[in-house]
Amino acid sequence: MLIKSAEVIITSPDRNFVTLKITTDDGITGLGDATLNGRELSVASYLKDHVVPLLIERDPQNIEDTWQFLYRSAYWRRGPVTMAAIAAVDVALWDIKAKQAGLPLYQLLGGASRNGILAYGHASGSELPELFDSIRTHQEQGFRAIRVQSGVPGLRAIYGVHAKVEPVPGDDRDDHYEPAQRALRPPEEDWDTRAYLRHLPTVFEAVRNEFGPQLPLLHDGHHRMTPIQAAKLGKALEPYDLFWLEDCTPAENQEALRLVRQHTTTPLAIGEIFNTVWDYQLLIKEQLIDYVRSAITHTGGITQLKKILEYAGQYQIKSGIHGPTDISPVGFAAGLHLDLAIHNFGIQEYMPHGAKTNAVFEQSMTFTDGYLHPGDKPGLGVELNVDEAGKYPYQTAYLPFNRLADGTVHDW
Ligand code: GCO
Ligand code: MG
Repeated sequence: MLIKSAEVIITSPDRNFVTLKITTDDGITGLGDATLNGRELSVASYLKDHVVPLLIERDPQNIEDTWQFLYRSAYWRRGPVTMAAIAAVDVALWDIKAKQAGLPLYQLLGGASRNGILAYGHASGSELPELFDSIRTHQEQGFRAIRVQSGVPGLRAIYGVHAKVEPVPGDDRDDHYEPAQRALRPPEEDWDTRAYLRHLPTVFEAVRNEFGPQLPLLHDGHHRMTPIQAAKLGKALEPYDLFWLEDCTPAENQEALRLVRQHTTTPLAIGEIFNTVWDYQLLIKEQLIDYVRSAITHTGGITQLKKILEYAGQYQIKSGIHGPTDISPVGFAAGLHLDLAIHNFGIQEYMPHGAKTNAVFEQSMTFTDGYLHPGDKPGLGVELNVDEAGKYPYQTAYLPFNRLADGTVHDW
C-alpha cells in the first residue's frame, strides 16, 4: 500500500478550515485537520510546498515512522505551523488505517473506556441576565458542564463574551460564537485586570446562587494574568468550586504555575497553544496542572497527544481536549476517538459548528444528553463533501487582540 496523492483543501463555510486529504493507491482516503486560526495559509503552504511531495509513495501504514520522519528530518522542530502540518498527516493516516481495518478509530487506540464523552459548552453574557439565559439555553441543549465568561463593568468588548462581539458587515454566518472575525486587521478589544479580578468572583457567586452547587462550571482566563494575579483569582474562586480555571497565566512560562499552585486549590487547565510534550514537561512532572488542554490539530496529531496524556496519567492529570470552532470537524472527531479510548479522560470542550460547516464535513458523531460519541463508522467518521467545500473560498479573518487603557498591547 502506497500514498498516491495528497491534497490540501481550504474552505471557509462559517470560518476558514485547512484539510489534508490523503489517497492511497488502492483508493482509501484519509482526512487530517491543519487549521491554525488566523494563520491558515502558512500551514497550507508548509503542507503543499514541503510535506505533500515527501508523502508520495510512502507506506501510509507506518504512522509512527512518518511522524518521526516529518518531525526530525525538518531539523526545525516544534512551533504551531509545523505541528499542525504534522498533525494533519498523522490524523489522515490514522483515518486510513482504521478504514483499512473496517473499524472506528477508537478501536485501534485501545477500544472504548467509557460510554460517552462529557462535554462542556460556552455560556457568556455581558451582564448577569444575559449570562443566566445563556447558561439555561446550554442546559436545554443538553450540556451538563458549562464554561462561564462574563463582561466586566467599564470594559467595552472582551474576548470570549459573545454578546459583545460586533456584527461585521457582509458577515453571513449563522449566529453562533466565532473567535475569529472576517476582517483585514485583528479587531481591537480592551482590558483591565484589576476590574476583572474584582468582578469575576461576584459573577460566580451569582451563578452558584441561581444554578446550585452541582453544575460543573469552568472559566477561561485566556492568558491575561500575572502569576500573583492568577493566584489571587484562584483563591477568590474557591468557594464556587470550579471544575477548572483555564490559561490563568501566559503559557510560555511553565514555572509561573508553581506560584499559582502554592496558593490555590482551584483546579488548573492549560495547553491550547502548546505544541509538544516539552511544553508540559515541568507542569506534569511537578503536578502543577490538573488538565491537559491541547488539541490534536495543534500538537502533532493523535500519535503525540496520546503520548502526552499517557505521561500525564501517571500523575492523575486528565484530558480536557481543546474543541473550539477553529478545530475542524476532522480534528474534533480525532479528539473524540482519543477521549473515548484513554483512561485519564477529564472533559471535552464542545463549541458546535454552524450548518454550512456541517454540510461541508459529513459527520457520524452524536451529542446526546450532554455526552458526545464519535460514532461507529470505519475511520474518523468524517467525509469531506468536495462540492460543498468548493462553494466557500478562503476569506481573510483574524482573532482580536486587546489594549489597556493607556494603549499598551496586553495578553488577551
Ligand atoms: C478555548 C479557547 C479558544 C481560543 C481559540 C483561538 O478555550 O476554546 O480559548 O476560544 O481562543 O481557539 O483560536
Ligand atoms: Mg481557552
